[in-house]
Amino acid sequence: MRIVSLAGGIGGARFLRGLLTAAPDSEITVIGNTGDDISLYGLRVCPDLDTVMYTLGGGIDEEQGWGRRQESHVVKEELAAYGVEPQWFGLGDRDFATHIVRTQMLDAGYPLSAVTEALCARWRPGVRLIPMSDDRTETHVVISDERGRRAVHFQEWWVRLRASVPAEQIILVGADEASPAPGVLEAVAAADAVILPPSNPVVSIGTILQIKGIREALEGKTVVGVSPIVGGAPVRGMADACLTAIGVETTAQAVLELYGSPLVDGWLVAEEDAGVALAGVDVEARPLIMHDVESAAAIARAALDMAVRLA
Ligand code: GDP
Ligand code: FO1
Ligand code: CA
Ligand code: CA
Repeated sequence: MRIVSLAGGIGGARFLRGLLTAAPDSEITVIGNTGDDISLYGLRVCPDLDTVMYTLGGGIDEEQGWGRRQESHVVKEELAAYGVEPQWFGLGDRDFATHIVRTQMLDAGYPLSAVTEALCARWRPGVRLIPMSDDRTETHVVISDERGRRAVHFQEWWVRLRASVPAEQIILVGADEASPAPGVLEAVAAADAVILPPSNPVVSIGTILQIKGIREALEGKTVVGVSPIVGGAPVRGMADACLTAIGVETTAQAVLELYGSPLVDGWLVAEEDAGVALAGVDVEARPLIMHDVESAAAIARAALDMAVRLA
């Protein structure tokens, strides 16, 4: 079976680990979010691609959900000793090596998709991981604070401000000029099923859907989504702050309506959210908390069963 899954960071990566267990013989292509990407100290950092790569490759810090396990922070301390900003973003020493390799290859002219493939040659994630686009896009957030109304990088709003200042607007800078990376539309065209994992509906899935041609390509396929909202709240993180910014309620119902039909054909919600409904969409209620690989695999299995039934 050929499966395409979109993915953000933690929610996407943990779901994908379950999908690999649930469908070990399938060919899985992952379209990764690059709206979170940021340049720091001259290095290009791709948090969501790295979270997927490290999680599936066995290198992730399991507790944190991002970054490398057995990490140290000597370089960060040394940069801070020089007073180099920003100091609110924590890159570990092992992680730094990834960003150095990536930046070196990008500077030599390789597209991000080729760089990601090269990095994955080490991590062997068991999926084909493709960035949504080789064109540089970045999510910026419009806020108002003591310095007035201004746009900050998504990471500054998320990590430094912990989304405590309301987002007045969330913009994917560069979206209009960006095209899908090579292989993205081809993988979607060849897919037997497309999965929307429980990733952030605004700054992960919503971002990927903004790249021209991707939403239209997905609309022609059987698409099953897993709700990241359980009982009116995100399972982890601050997705509610992102949904509020675009005027969408933090409910499994509202996220389904945001994705809409004809994009989504099947929608998995948690048992406490039974009753969610939308014309043209099959809805099933299941336990949706990913406690471990086995519970993630059960969710993935339910999504695949639904996709096969709806195809
Ligand atoms: P990020 O890029 O690291 O923020 O990760 P994603 O965008 O891939 O996923 C974030 C979303 O995953 C959040 O909105 C969470 O609600 C959702 N999430 C995390 N863990 C779980 C879980 O166990 N079950 C479900 N249903 N959603 C989850
Ligand atoms: N999240 C934090 O809350 N604080 C950090 O210092 C931080 C550093 C970091 C470094 C590399 C990386 O790949 C991810 C990192 N994250 C950090 C997570 C990341 O900023 C966000 O969780 C996602 O981008 C939001 O989707
Ligand atoms: Ca993300
Ligand atoms: Ca459809």
